[in-house]
Amino acid sequence: MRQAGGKWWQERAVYQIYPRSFQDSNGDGIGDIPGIISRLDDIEALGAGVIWLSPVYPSPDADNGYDIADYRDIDPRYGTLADMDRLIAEAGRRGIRIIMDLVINHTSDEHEWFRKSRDKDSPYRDYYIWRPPRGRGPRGSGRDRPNNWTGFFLENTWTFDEKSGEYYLHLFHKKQPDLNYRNPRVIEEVKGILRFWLDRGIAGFRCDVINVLYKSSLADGRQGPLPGMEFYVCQEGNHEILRELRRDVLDKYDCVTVGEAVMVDVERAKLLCDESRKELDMIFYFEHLQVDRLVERYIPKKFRPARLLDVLSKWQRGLEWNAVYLENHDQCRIVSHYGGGEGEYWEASAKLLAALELTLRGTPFIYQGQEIGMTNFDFRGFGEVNDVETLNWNRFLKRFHVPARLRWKWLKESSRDNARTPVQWSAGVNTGFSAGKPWLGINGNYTRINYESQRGDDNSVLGFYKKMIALRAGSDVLKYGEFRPLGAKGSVIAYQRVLGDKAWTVLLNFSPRAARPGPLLAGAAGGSVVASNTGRTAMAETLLPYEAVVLGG
Ligand code: ISL
Ligand code: CA
Repeated sequence: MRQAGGKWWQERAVYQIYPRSFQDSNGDGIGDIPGIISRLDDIEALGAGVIWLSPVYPSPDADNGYDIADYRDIDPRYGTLADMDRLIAEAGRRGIRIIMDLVINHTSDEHEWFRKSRDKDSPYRDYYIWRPPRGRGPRGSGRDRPNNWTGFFLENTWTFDEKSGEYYLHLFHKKQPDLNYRNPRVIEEVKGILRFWLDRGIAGFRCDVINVLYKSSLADGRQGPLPGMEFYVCQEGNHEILRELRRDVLDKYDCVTVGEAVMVDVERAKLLCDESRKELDMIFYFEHLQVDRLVERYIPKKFRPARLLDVLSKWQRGLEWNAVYLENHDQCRIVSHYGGGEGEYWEASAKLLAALELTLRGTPFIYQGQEIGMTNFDFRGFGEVNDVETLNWNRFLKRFHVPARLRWKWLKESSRDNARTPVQWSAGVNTGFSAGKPWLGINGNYTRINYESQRGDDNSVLGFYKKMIALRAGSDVLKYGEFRPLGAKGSVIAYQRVLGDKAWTVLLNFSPRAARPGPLLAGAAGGSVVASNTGRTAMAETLLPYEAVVLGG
């Protein structure tokens, strides 16, 4: 277990920006890099020491930028390379480092490599995974495609290319062809991309679906939930690639890598991010955001705080270091998910969730808008939804005759668009996000929930995030203390952070009703109130609705 005096990326909090929804500077309704630069003072005031920038590369937007057509340029809608250099410099002046989103499992089908690879004789053919039809059924049918794999967007994973008469593999959208990591030239190309951005002064990468790169077989899959996953999730070849990138490039820079690891348990995750493995520094897992879901992020079931504590404990104690997050551009808004939503306890529960995130062990990642308690969108139907994954799920459930009302009930809770509505800066026109028509609907509650109304208020959600980020930054107990679960009692969960002879106790009441932590308090004997979302200065026998208390000293 790493002790105090850790690495810069353990000391700092990270702020994730989804650029198209952050701040528009030229009135085209799409956020951009000059817009981000105009908001750096707010990010600095929050106390973030790193910005994770979701993709800003040229992209046809089949998957909102996660389909990259050129890894060494900036999409004109976001700005230019000069704007990017200015962002790096301006952030640097404020002591903020930038990490970029590295999406290398697949490119866009409009990338030059893919366009060239459609020619069977091209040296780029082998950059991707092409296979002839199996010829056991009509074109495009399951019996004709090279195997039976199902993709992450619930589509099949092979698309037929008339020009070369073969299928190509894509685990995601058909406009996101998978790169072939059995080809050493592909790995060399990735090393070039890493060096290009590291030499420009960025400080690392968030690595998209980084544990599915190497396909050890293309045989028909037998294992669920996605047939074929047994041949591409966490294959040994994938680990070898990560070690090679680390050895040949990353270790030569003062940089950090955080990998998004799909479908991993703790044991598999350790093989990706334990320090001795020399692969990734941290990984994002998903399980803690799915304790109230039946299938991945979908189909809600009852939320049990005790279950959340069990899952958090498993990961907090299982990994040497965690990437701690409650929101990102793929997840719904946490105050609507585990908190009180927009209701009476919106503020208390948004602060409770801040207390959870900033008292767990690991690097905290805060997603744009989370710091002011933005909620899930108020869309009324699929016509307002942009996200390809949500729309594919709707088509998939329709095939099973799930009624429209139920489809909307389930999917609106988990749609990735919940995180992608424009950041609510003010109660003004288009919530201060854009002078033009925003690319996605603005949540109607922007007049009540926005930066301007919270910026100067220490008692606001924003004020509490600032307090908790600063508390963590100043406390080795919160940064490096061992995580020890104390247990759960009804709606209350309790845990400690222990470093040397110091033990801080965190008590969280995930309920709109007051609760008595009872025996959970025993472990906190003698601690004074270090932080509270209700202004409490001394511990009592009862926790208020959605109350969070940190006892320490
Ligand atoms: O969360 C998910 C599975 O539980 C999926 O929504 C998500 O697609 C998956 O985690 C991979 O996400 C990453 O790669 C995708 C892109 O759509 C996501 O935005 C990105 O975070 C393909 O690049
Ligand atoms: Ca713009």
